[in-house]
Amino acid sequence: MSYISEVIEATALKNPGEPEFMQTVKEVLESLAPAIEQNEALYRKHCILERLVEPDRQIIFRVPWTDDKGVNHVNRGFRVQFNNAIGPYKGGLRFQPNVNLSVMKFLGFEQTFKNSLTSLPMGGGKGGSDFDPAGKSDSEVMRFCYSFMNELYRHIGADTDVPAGDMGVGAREIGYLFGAYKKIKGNYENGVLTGKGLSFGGSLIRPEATGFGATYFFNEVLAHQGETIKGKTFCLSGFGNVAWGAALKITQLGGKVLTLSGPDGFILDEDGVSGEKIDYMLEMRASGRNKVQDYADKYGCKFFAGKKPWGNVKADVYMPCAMQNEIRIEDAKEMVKIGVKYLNEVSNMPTTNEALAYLQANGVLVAPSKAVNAGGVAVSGLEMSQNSERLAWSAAEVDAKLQGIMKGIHKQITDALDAYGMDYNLVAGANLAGFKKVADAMIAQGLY
Ligand code: 2IT
Repeated sequence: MSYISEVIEATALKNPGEPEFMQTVKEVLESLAPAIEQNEALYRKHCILERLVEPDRQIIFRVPWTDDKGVNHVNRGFRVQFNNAIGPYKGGLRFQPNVNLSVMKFLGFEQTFKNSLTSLPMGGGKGGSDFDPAGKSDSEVMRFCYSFMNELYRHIGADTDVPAGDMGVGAREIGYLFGAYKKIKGNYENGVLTGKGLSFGGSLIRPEATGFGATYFFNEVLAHQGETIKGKTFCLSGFGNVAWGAALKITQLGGKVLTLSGPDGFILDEDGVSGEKIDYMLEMRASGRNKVQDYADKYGCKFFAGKKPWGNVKADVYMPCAMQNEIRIEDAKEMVKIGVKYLNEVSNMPTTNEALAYLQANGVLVAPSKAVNAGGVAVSGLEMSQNSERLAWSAAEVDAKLQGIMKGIHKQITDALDAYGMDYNLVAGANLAGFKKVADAMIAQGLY
């Protein structure tokens, strides 16, 4: 049996009941075949694959908190510190009811490769809780964040592990988490978290970074194909921070955003989501209602209850910005049928392995999330630099660095593909490029 199959099989046996984690392990390891074949003895000797799929540690803890009515609750908190070969653990915190160990591990594993691609010194980690922020008051969120940090503080630090936001964790939550950390430690160590407010060490452009970066990366992909964003139509899912940043940048570059989605369904705006309608996305998110139908009611466009845009709306480009596994094989078949040419994955692992294989086999060009959404964590890395140097860069400086990083990621991918004599397969190229740096660092640092 090949080294890769051996490790996939052993990992599946050791991690029963972790479908999301096994999905990314299979997808990533299988695409590393060209690298492993070239250096199999070396990688086997250093147990590189066995060590890559086993997190350094997985912390699970109790988070008790009291709601506004005085009723007590207990949630589960997580921090998975996956790999710190190239820098301190770095990755977001997700608050969502469907968070479990498998979801945390898939995100931490992906993060290790993504952070490597940014070219900044950051290892991979992820955390969060099955707490549902929807419909909670500010005081409830604050009490929850204080309780969560009451355990998390002992595991993190500017040179140890630097959490940030993810779904359900935005500027408000990061503010409360930082307040709790500062209170517990009695020190002002703002390099311990990123995504902070501007008044206490946050970076300009961090809120825009994931959506902007995703669009910059896609621009590179289109340039490679001899095309541009101008005049292209886009279907987005989600209506949070990431979809907002993407909509802003796509419209600035002359593209048209046709759809947004929420847990309740999707909206189709034939005139394009633009101008003040993009600002309204922020209002919708801040309302805590979690309903995209509000957009259709306000602007009089179509709303499709309980559906996603995938396969239902024809566009040049699909950009999922909501969740893992939102594009399944049925959706992939419809996409091919109606002639969608590009899938620019923004949310982490939005496509099932089966759908991904089908799309690639049928000529859809897929740009993988670990490259496309790396702008978010990249600007988090820039926030860490600004904090450690005690200075603040202008929006234009951060944006220019972000553009350079996204261009650099595309170049690393095409360089890796060239090195292995492969075609323009961005999924494989991103895994191969991300892997190389982490594996080299692990070998150099010895078996630990
Ligand atoms: O998935 C991700 O890369 C994030 N949620 C951002 C992580 C970060 O540390 O900014």
